[in-house]
Amino acid sequence: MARTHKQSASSASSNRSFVDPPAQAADNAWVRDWRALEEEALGDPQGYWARRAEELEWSAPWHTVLDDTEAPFYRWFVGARTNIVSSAVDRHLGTARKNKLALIWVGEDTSQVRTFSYFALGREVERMANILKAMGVGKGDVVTIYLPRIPEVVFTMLACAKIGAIHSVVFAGYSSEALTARIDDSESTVVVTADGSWVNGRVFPLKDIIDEAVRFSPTVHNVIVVRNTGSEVTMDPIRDHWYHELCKMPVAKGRCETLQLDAEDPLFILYTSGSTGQPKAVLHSHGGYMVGTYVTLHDCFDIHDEDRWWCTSDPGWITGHSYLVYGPLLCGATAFMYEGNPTYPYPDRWWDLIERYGITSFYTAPTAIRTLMRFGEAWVRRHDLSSLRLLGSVGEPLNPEAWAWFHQVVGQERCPIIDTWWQTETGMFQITTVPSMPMKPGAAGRPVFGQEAAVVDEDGNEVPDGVEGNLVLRHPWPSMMRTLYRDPQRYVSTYWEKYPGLYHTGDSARRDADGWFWIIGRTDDIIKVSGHRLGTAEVESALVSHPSVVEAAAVGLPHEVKGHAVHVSVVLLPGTEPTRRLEAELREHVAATLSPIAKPDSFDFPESLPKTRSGKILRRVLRARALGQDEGDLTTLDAD
Ligand code: 6R9
Repeated sequence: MARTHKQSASSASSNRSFVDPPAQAADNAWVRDWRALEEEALGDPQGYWARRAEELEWSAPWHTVLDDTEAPFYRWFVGARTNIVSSAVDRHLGTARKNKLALIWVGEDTSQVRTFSYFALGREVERMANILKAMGVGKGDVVTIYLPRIPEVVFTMLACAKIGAIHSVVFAGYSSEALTARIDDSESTVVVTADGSWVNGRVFPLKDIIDEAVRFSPTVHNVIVVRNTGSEVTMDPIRDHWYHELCKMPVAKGRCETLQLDAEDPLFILYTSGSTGQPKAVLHSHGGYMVGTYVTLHDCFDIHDEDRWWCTSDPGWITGHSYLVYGPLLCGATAFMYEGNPTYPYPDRWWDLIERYGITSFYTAPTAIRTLMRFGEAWVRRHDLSSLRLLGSVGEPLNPEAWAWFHQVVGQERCPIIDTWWQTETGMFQITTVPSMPMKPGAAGRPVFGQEAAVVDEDGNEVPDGVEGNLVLRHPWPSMMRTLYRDPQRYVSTYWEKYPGLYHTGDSARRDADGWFWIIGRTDDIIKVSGHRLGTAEVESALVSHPSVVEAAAVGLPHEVKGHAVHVSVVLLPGTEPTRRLEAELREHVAATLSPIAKPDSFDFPESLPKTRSGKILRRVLRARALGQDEGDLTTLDAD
């Protein structure tokens, strides 16, 4: 049994039990004395990061660890030359890890298994890099990747990095319109996709969506198509190329050197939802990003050579970038990747794979845990999960009930739960625990080593412990986003203007008397639906593009499994009846113009939307209405 005890029971703000980590997890961990390390790193954050950066490959050293002269445009490891691929792949090839498995992949049809040693991965990356180079892709060019969870997504990301190109991975569930916007904005010349992806036994037609998306693209000259489902697709004889055919061409063969870059050169952009309809392209760079993802995965998930690491995220999200692709390879770990969903064909698919492949460390999202919890323990109990030693969660708060289930049923009270709070923008964990730290079910934990977080009021003053406020971060960190691609002004105004000198996270939280942070949720117009980040404005602009819709507003409502559900208030054209059929049509319309993950869950059809005098939609009124609550004092509308 896990030992639990109350700490500071007298303090109302730390009224939750600590759960001590199992002794074995703590004793063998890289970080044992976390208090000492916390103190040491905070005493000299730059010294701490510089020391850790030494564990990775640099072809020329930095002269300055952190340059903040143009803050908030921070620069890390200034003067250094590197390439993330030198540390993620190349350096392992000169060691015994050369023959170690870097990646184990299993298809939705689990008889499909592909494995890659570090050596084999290196060869695959070179092949893709040679092909991209032959298509004219060079340093600073953007390549859009629209691939399912298959090994080629890893090869392509690393191939781009190897030659200094910038990858832009778009989740392979976005519609053609969302894809067009991202391709056009980044001016990609090459797109890498697959014929289709397997989703619950059916083919999702990726290539058809790409055809639609790039039909009028002024920039895309080449589309590389990976054969995955074997489904019939139309190939443009000039623009489209089968990947397996390109691989046979002489140009694909031979070595491809890893280009040494400035540490600050861009590695990737990743579009994420903000509070306007236009998604933001968060930009990360080679040097700092590699240090941040390496150190956090290594320490927080205590990666050892014998581990088998499974991060269930899709590479289309930041979690997939940092902790499915780059982090594990930087640590020289064996990463596991599964193509399918957890509930297909039965809700024990994940448990079966953990048993079969001896997964030791399993990192997933609260929405998945809650979904699987509903199917009952029996599905878990029929598998031997004794290989597991660590569990992790990301994307939204892990509520205490789901925490307890994950801990008891999946982890058999043997595995610490590492709840990691972070963002696309932060690139790496910011608030979490390490295995030797006591845990609090429902709390994310403490700021990572070298970081300090605070909870402040609207004026930037720290609020007392236990009081909810805006979560801010005090210190710059290596894997922070460098800017919003081609929109530096929006970078400054979104993250740095509200509280000068502090990073504004957009989350509300409270800190308890023990220094543990409890994340409450977003304070802006972003909602997390099944862990996916959505902007209400994106859903609204999808809705108003429907001919029957005059105006629309979207809000997030609490949902037992998904965390949040999308509720929309839609003003229809006069004379249009709000029928069930129309609701279904609007749902499909949002799926087709944005993504199936954004489909509204519930509707109402008011005659007009409540607004301030300056025209801002009053979402809190709509939310209250949908929940059947008091709408609040409408006389203060203007101040909202
Ligand atoms: C990594 C990722 C960021 C937002 C973030 C917060 C929420 C993420 C969380 C969490 C509570 C956690 N969030 N992790 N909330 N506990 N462990 O999810 O990035 O998609 O950019 O979303 O997700 O609200 O601000 P991203």
